[in-house]
Amino acid sequence: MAITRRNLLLAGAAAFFPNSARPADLQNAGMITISPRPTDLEMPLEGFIDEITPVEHFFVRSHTLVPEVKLADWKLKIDGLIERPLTLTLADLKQFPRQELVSVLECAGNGRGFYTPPVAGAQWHFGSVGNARWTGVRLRDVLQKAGLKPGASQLLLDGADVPLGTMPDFQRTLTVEKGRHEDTLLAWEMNGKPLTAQHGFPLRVIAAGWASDSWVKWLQHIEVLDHEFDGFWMKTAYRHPPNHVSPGTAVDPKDMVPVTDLNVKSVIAKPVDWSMPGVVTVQGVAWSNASPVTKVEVSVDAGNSWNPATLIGKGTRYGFRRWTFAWRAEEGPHTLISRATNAAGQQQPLQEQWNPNGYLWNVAQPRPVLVAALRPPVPAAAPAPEQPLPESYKAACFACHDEHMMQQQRLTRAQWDREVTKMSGWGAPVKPEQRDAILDYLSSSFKP
Ligand SMILES: Nc1nc2c(c(=O)[nH]1)N[C@H]1C(S)=C(S)[C@@H](COP(=O)(O)O)O[C@H]1N2
Ligand SMILES: [Mo]
Repeated sequence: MAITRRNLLLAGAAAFFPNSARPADLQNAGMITISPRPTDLEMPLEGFIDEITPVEHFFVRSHTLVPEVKLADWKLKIDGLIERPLTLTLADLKQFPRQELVSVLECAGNGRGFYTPPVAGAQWHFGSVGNARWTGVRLRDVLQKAGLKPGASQLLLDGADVPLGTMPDFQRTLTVEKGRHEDTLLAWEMNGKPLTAQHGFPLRVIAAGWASDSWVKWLQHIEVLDHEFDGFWMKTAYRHPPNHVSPGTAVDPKDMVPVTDLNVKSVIAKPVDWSMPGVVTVQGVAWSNASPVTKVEVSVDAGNSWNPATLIGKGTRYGFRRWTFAWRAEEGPHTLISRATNAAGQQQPLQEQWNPNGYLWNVAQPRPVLVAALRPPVPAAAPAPEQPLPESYKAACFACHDEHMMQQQRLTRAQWDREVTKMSGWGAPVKPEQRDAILDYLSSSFKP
């Protein structure tokens, strides 16, 4: 086969995603591993070429181990402030009018790894986001059958996953208003197939337009409340300051508001870092919240000037919108940026808005691209320096997760100190006399 430019590009993509019809053990091939246990996988840049993200390229984020749910034993219980408590099988749910929609699912922490100063948590870069077609029923139809009692205000959602150690159970609430929105679903299918175990089999919440912390997987219980739920994942996590705070400021969670809507955003899928000279098709996707993307612009001169990109197809309200821009690329180093705007006039900023938990990053980011006839050789990754792991550290941390969890973070000693305190609270067996040694190791191995 002659080496044409197209073949080269295809070969590049194939190296990341070796084969789309692959055996189950290769299911997550090509994904970036943030943590193997619990499983956190990020989609590489090449994935931003598809409008609908294939399930095997779809990012995975689980706080605990994937529960093994057997359909024969599974039921959805609905109770609390309702007229008629319900216990539904999947077959019962399928009696409600079927509903389908395409929506982006994006982790609130997507892009956390870009914040300066660094913040604790999974260090996602671009790819804890994907777009899928979700099939199920409207939550509001099910709520109507249950009959909400006066005063019902919050829906407490709980999945079948079991917390690690003594960490708080992943329980989240939706307001009754969002629960009754026509685009809030209980879905059992993703891209036309039953949900996989990683993505929440047999049932998950679809909260279109909102960050994915509300998209509870393995859903098995909805309790209707007349008050705000004060569990950890509502009261402390998934909150951000309503206004600008200066980088590095500590903000009390009670002075922050829950993360809801996604931000308008775009990512360049191609070129990744190199291209041949000539006309280069710059391609990617853009997405937003309930207010769809109306415009994507591309700069090929580091933001000095902007050119309109062409939006492809009709797009969907909540989904990825593909776009392209034909760039006459001359040899040399260049800086590309894409910037999306939505129908509400929200636009990607050029500068970050730092927040203490690193949520909802949507900076229009510079992408260095080298234009040259030959692809420069990729330098081999430097081997990680060998440091003996303190036994105390292994015993304290590795019962629930492995080293990736720490390796991917770069934190100050004060930040590691807070993490160790949090983990001790969640059952990590940190002996008081070993605490300093563990902190020394963490803050010398994984510093900013
Ligand atoms: N039950 C349950 N639901 C959950 C989670 C979880 O840990 N447990 N993680 C949430 C978070 S933070 C994200 S980003 C998405 C990830 O969905 P995915 O793994 O299908 O991509 O699921 C959400 N739903
Ligand atoms: Mo997330």
